[in-house]
Amino acid sequence: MRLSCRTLDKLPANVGRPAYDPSKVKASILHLGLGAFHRAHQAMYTDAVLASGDLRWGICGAGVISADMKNALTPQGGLYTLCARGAGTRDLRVIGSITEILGGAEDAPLVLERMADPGICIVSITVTEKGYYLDPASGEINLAATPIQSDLAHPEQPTTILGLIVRGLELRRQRGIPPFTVMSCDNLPANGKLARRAVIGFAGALDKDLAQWIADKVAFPCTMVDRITPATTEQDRVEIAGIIGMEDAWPVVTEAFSQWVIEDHFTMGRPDWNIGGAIFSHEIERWENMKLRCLNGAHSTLAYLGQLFERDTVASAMQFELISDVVDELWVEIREVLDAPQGVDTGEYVESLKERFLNPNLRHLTAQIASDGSQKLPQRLLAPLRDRLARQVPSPAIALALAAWMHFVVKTAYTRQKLNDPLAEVLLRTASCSAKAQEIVTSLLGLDQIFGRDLCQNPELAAAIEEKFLWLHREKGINPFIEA
Ligand code: CS2
Repeated sequence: MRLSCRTLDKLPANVGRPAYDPSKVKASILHLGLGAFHRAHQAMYTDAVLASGDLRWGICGAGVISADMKNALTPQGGLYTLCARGAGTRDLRVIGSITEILGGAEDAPLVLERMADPGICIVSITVTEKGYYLDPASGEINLAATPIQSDLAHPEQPTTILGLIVRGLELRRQRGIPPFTVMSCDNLPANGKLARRAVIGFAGALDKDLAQWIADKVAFPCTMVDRITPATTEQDRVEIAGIIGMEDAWPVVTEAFSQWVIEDHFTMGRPDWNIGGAIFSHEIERWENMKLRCLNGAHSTLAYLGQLFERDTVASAMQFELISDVVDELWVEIREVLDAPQGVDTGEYVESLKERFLNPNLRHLTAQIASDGSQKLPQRLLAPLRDRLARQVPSPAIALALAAWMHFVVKTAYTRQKLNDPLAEVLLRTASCSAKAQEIVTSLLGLDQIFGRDLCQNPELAAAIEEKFLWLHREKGINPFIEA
């Protein structure tokens, strides 16, 4: 038996299910990037809106690169199980808010058709940092990136989210349809502003008038999204099938906690996501910075140190005193320069993060978080570092986190493993340019597309990272083949 609308009534009583008829829902949101995170987060908040009786806000979800999710969920009518695992709790519910599914390059024409549909009011995106093709240090669009070049050459057959959104907006402009709102749900600072810059930057390279129209008419609200959601494993699938008594091709496993803070700037309406617990706020940049620095900054630190000390999961890395001490010091450094949202106690906030990271029921792999470091470090660790440099205070924990990332790149280069990072080629080349610790640190720090001119040319910072890099090497035996 397979999960679907027809089998919903066969679910055990303790498994939640849509409190509405999914076949009556109208899709007004098109979501690009139909991964686990979206299904654990926005789709769940939207499910609560539908359950309140407002059936206008279903989601048409599109996988940008692959059709895997479409193939898994189409036979289930878009239904899937969301399994929230707390330290001592487990809650399962079937989500029904994704009512249409598209996927893969071959569906790009259908995605464009949906974008041009006047009934689509919001295009939301979770495509991770690298999907925006922004230079990590400057935040400017990288028009030279190969996929962007190809979309600029063939704007009617786009493959990137920028190409898709710009083409979708252009079709609406040609047809006299008001533009949809573009809502970024990625872990970037001021993600709406960055999405706007990327979209307008791409459009400007094609057609200046179109770029101006987008600048004048399209809303790009910022959002802070938070829910730790590891990739689903085969074991999860088997466990969930056992509980729900039927097969679900792609359930999602997540933590019990979830948070969503949204800037209320939508030109064609929006669901009342606060019904599901989201917060509409004017203080969005503060929320984003707190989360990106405290949660994601600590995550990256745990990931690189975890990878170096053979701790596969966040929880096991947190249980290693050497690592958890570094994370504690890191939080002190971050909090000292943090402009937190009003009424939030950042001490309590990091205590709650500690509990979430220690959740024994979530196997969140450090290898997963360690990917795309070049795209993540700037907002997670370099931003608080810059704030500290401006106050002329040292940042030994941040320096250690950066040294750990450098060792991770060196280790990947020497063991000939794959580095998951859009800058993999240059990173691996730079990390293997010399066997001398000092030269490795200076060369990696010299990558201004990550560190920016200011940090690249800061000798005190280089010395601080080098000290930590050498400490990891000499005292802790990391990368024994390099020379001190
Ligand atoms: C993680 C995030 O993979 C990563 O880089 O830091 O996906 C993190 O789990 C989420 O942002 C939590 O909200």
